[in-house]
Amino acid sequence: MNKICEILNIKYPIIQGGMAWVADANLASAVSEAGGFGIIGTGSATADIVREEIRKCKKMTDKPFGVNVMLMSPNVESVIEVIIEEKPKAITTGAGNPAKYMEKLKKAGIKVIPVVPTIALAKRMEKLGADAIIAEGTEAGGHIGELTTMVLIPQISDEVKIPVIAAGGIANGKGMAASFALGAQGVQIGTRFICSKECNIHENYKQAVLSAKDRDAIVTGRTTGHPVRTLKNKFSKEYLKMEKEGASSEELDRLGAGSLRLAVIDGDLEKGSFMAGQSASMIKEIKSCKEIIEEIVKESSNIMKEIY
Ligand code: TUI
Repeated sequence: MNKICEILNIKYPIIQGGMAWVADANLASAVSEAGGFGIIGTGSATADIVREEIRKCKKMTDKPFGVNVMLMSPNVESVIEVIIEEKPKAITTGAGNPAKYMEKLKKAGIKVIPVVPTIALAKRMEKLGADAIIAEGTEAGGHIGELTTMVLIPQISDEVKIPVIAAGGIANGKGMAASFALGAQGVQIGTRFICSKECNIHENYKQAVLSAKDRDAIVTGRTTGHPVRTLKNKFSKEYLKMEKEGASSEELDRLGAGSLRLAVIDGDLEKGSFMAGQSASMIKEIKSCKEIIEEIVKESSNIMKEIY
């Protein structure tokens, strides 16, 4: 049996990305109901909001689901406490090193699956007792590392014994089949689920992803040490211009503050930060999570059959 399916007790090794503001109980439960692993993205949300979403998700599905913890959140400590009380099947972590929470979470029986952008971090996470690792290439949306999925997955899967989940640039069966070929046992998919029927965000966000072309998912924030992949628009162009002109981190933070919310909730095409991965240009249609997952599984298994 597939190791990711075994660990998480799911049908298909497809993990939904923990997208802040985007991935709520509605999306997570739809992905889990369809046989994947739905994730509630907590971003910088308060512990009370996180508890509410977890409880909502429990009401919407009997299937296992998880929570993503964004480690740069000012609420990270209280969010971890809520997670330990509510006991989702697993957590994924992003934007930092979850070392100091690992023991507590494992004691509570919660699987820990860190998202990492480098080989060194993957090895460190294995030593600390991570149950699996999500290796995320720079093709991904949001906060990213430097290495591509193509070089990250084979190296990490050679270096660690725990199962590896590939992320970054995967939106269809081709990406899933490629991930298996590179040594992964599962995939994490974010951007594709933005364009799902069950994703409760402003319609402008979905349309921005659907109309994105190959070079439209650009990287801002390289000068601050927190690179973020987001779609090209007035906001991201202005951000890049300020970086070129030598703006300070404080000035850039001021420009960026609240911009993801403006995209997700208000659909503000000018001031919003429409975080998305390079796979955006492969996404053509809004479908249900069930249709998306079944299509990816079917396409990837056909590719793997055709090879030999
Ligand atoms: O975390 C993500 N993607 C995200 S988080 C996010 S919220 C945000 N919003 C605005 C600015 C910044 C963040 C949006 N997208 N992906 C997983 C990921 N983790 N990518 C990179 C990392 C990472 C980086 C450094 C993981 C560990 C790490 O460790 C450094 C250390 O402390 O050793």
